Amino acid sequence: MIDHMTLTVRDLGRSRTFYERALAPLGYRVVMEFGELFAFGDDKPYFWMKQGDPPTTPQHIAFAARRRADVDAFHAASLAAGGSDNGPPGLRTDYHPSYYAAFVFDPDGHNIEAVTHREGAPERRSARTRTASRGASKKKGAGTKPKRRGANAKPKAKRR
Ligand SMILES: N[C@@H](CCC(=O)N[C@@H](CS)C(=O)NCC(=O)O)C(=O)O
Repeated sequence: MIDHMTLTVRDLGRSRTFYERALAPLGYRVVMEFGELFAFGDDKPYFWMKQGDPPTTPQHIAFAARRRADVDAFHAASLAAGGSDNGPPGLRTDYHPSYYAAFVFDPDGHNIEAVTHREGAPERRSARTRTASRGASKKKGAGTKPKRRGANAKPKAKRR
């Protein structure tokens, strides 16, 4: 539905450096420039930036990540680039069971996120997930392998 967007930032140089570092783990870089305007993307420019007075209400932008390790790397890179933590990498099962995301505030207070919806190997879970699942009893037999056919099982009919 959305082809591209423009974020207004107070200090273009500061934000460019921040986003170059934050988005590198996700595979996004500056791919187009028009004077003071520039855009991050991969084969296409999706995320434009311009200097001005940002709206008083911070914006929320979620960047697509290919895999969970990239979400982790986005979070670490964003903090190292001067962002502040708004939620460590982990599952947010209240959104849906495989919603794996991390949240950071950029230099202007915008809430940026990296998210992947793909299933991953069992890994670190957010505190929220742990709380939600605490006390949930495991059903007997749930998650176990189906029983193998025993020696007394009815043999398959032979094809004639
Ligand atoms: N600290 C929360 C952040 C959650 C969050 O920011 N969720 C997004 C939706 S995916 C949101 O509420 N955005 C609205 C906004 O930032 O104004 C976490 O780690 O789960």
